Parts: sequence; structure tokens; C-alpha cells
Amino acid sequence: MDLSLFTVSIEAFEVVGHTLTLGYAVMAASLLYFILTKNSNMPKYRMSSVLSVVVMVSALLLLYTQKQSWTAAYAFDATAGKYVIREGAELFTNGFRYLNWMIDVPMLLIQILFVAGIAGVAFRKYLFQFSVSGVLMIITGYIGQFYEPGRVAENMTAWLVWGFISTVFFVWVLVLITRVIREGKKNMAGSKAKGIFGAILPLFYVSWFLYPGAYLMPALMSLGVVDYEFAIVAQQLTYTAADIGSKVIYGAMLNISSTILSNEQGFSE
Ligand code: RET
Repeated sequence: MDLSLFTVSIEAFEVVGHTLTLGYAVMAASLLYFILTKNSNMPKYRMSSVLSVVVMVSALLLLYTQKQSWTAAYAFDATAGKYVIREGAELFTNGFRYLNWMIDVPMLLIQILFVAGIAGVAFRKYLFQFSVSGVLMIITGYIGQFYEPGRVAENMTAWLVWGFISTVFFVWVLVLITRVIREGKKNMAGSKAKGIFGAILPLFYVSWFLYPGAYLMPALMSLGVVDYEFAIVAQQLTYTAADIGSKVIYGAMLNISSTILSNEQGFSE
């Protein structure tokens, strides 16, 4: 295997390191935000904040290990003036992310049900469908990423087929979330929370689509459009932006909606 193909410039190495650090710093700060604002909401909405806390802790740990894994995988080569894969060390992998999503994806999908005011049979139905579609989307994508172009076990067909199966479950998630947000807006008729709650839909679409986008990036490298360094930097930047959107901004919008709804129902801390 020609390791010289897998070199990264000093700038690229640092940008990825800084981005991953920013990622876990944001999760740490947001963890405090969700804990400290939980009681501004009526008890019936608080489970949404609790689930944001679960998501923050799990993402914080993941992004921290992701940063450690990045630093451990490369060594500086003074002759070349670049970072090269450190022989004998573990390779940098995105695999841990997928396992983190297995926890976070169902939590993120379920937390909105509390704010949308979905209860009873409908709640149980969404809980079940969100868990099944979310987990299957991640497991199939996890299998696919082992075959990612640029990896030792690279296999374009297997990578695309598993990615496609995962996309089918992703479409199911999108159908469900669109329905939940529509029902939530109906339940918020006449409330000031409706606007911000409704704005979650475009945020959701943009931030969740970034994940399959990042999955596809190594293909650009295989096709010769970009090099290894560009693909890996773009992928980590995309994942970080997606993580901040889908976990932190999403959670904050749910929290603000809950606080407005609580105040309108006469609740004060
Ligand atoms: C994969 C594989 C390729 C096809 C598709 C994917 C979708 C991933 C998504 C992940 C969302 C993750 C979130 C994590 C938050 O913690 C698995 C990359 C469609 C949508 C929101």
C-alpha cells in the first residue's frame, strides 16, 4: 500500500484538529445550556431538554475521541514537511460517529414529540417508527462506510449499495418528521411558538442532508475530482456543521418553543 497518497499538509491537519475541537467545545457549552434552561419549561416539555442532555454528553465524548484518533493517526514528516499516516498506529476512522448516531438519532427524533404535543397512540406509533427507521438507516450506513473509497477494503459497489439501502430508511425518517412538524404546528395554532417551531423543518432538512453528503465525499476523490486531503478536510467540516445544526440548534429551537408555550400557559419558574 502506498502510504504517500495519504499525506496531509500542515494546514489541513490543523484545520481538522481545530474543527473537531470546536465540535466538542460547542457540545460542552450546550450541555450546560440545556441543563440550566430545563426548568423554564413546564414539566410536560422537559423530556425534550433531558434528551438534548443525553445527546450532548454522547456527542461530546465522541468528538473528543474523534480528535484524539485524528492526532494519533498521523505523524509529522520533517523531510516532506507534511503529516503522514503513522505506521503501526490505528487509522483515523469515522466508524465511531455511526455508533454515536445510533444513540443520538432516535433521541433527536423522539424529543420533538414532547414539544409537538403528540400523545397517546400516535406518540407510541411515532416512537416505534422513528426508532426503527433511524437505527436501520445508521446500521446500513455503518456497514457501507467500511467500503469507502480510500480505505484499504475499498469497494465502490458495496459502498453504494449499502448507502442506497440507508437512503431508503432516511426517506422514511423525512416523511415522518415532516408529518410530526405539521401536526405540531396545528397543535400550536394561535401560539407565538408556531413560527420558530415551523422553522425546524428547513433546519432539519439542511442539517440531516449534510450527513449523506459527507458520506459521498470520498467518491469525489476516487473520481479524481479532489485529492485525499481535500476529501478528508471537507468531510470533517461537513460533519461538524451538521452536528451543530442537527443537535444544538435543533435542540435550542425546541427549547425556545417549549419556553414560549409554557409562558403562554401561565407557567413561570
Ligand atoms: C448515511 C449513509 C449514506 C446514506 C444516508 C446516511 C444518512 C445519515 C444521516 C445521519 C444523521 C445523523 C445525525 C446525527 C446526530 O447525532 C448513514 C451517512 C442517507 C441522516 C442527525
